[in-house]
Amino acid sequence: MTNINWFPGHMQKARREVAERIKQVDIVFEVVDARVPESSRNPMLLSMLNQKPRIAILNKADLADPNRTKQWLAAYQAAGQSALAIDAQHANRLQQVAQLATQQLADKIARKKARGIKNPHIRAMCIGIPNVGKSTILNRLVHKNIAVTGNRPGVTKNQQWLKAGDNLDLLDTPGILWPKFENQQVGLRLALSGAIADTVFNDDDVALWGLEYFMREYPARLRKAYGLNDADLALAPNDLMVHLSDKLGFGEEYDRMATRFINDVRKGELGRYTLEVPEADHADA
Ligand SMILES: Nc1nc2c(ncn2[C@@H]2O[C@H](COP(=O)(O)OP(=O)(O)OP(=O)(O)O)[C@@H](O)[C@H]2O)c(=O)[nH]1
Ligand SMILES: [Mg+2]
Repeated sequence: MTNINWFPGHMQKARREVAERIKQVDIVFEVVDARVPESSRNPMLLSMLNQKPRIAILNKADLADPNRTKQWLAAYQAAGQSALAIDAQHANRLQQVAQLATQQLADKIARKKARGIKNPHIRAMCIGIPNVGKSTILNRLVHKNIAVTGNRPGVTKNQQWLKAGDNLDLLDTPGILWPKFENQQVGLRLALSGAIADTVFNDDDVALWGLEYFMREYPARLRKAYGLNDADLALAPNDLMVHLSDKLGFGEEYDRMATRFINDVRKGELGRYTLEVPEADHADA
């Protein structure tokens, strides 16, 4: 299995800049991908936040399995961590982000007002791994397309302040990964969901892992998307990949089949999915 690893120079710099800024902000918006809510949390960033108030934003909820999103939100709630699931692309539930931030900082805002500051600003820093939608969320909050966005990791290269209304200051930051994935599965989940650049992993490995996951968790989706039957779904993942390659006209060009499968998953051709469940739910299962 290829070792999935990616920590280019600009991320080193970005990490330093987050460390420098953290003291100046009131609250952190930790943006994760709702399809991989745990694997898309950057442990290296979390360790830098100390006791800073934080809201976990599970973005791209429109692509995720709604039942599992509920499970994840419940898990956050049980852990006493404020979290919400949104869909920044379609501006769904975005106003809750600002509301929750104001609620969480109510004491601090009251103290500032008591000191005579008429309109205390809230400064929020948006952090997370690449391609989870940080810049899109901030653009939606400011109602303008100021931050550059794009459907590939590593679009934002520098920090940038944006102003939402007259008292919310938002800091966009570049997506940051961490130097080494302790758990190979984490890398595979991130690769399949598109957080890691396509050039650093082997499509065959990612596609095969993904196919195996869908065979186990979402077999009906495969059946529908590719017109498969029970016998097909009883094949070993490797054999099903070969069968699909033949069926979709790629013949022995398995790498093209792998790329096709990954793109189908990312584009939602196989429906809404979540690639992991909270630990407790694992135990229950
Ligand atoms: N379906 C869906 N797509 C989204 C959502 N939010 C953002 N996107 C898309 O995801 C892609 C990445 O969005 P960005 O805002 O550039 O992501 P980022 O986290 O700023 O990425 P970096 O700057 O590379 O760290 C873009 O193509 C967005 O249109 C969402 O809620 N749902
Ligand atoms: Mg960005």
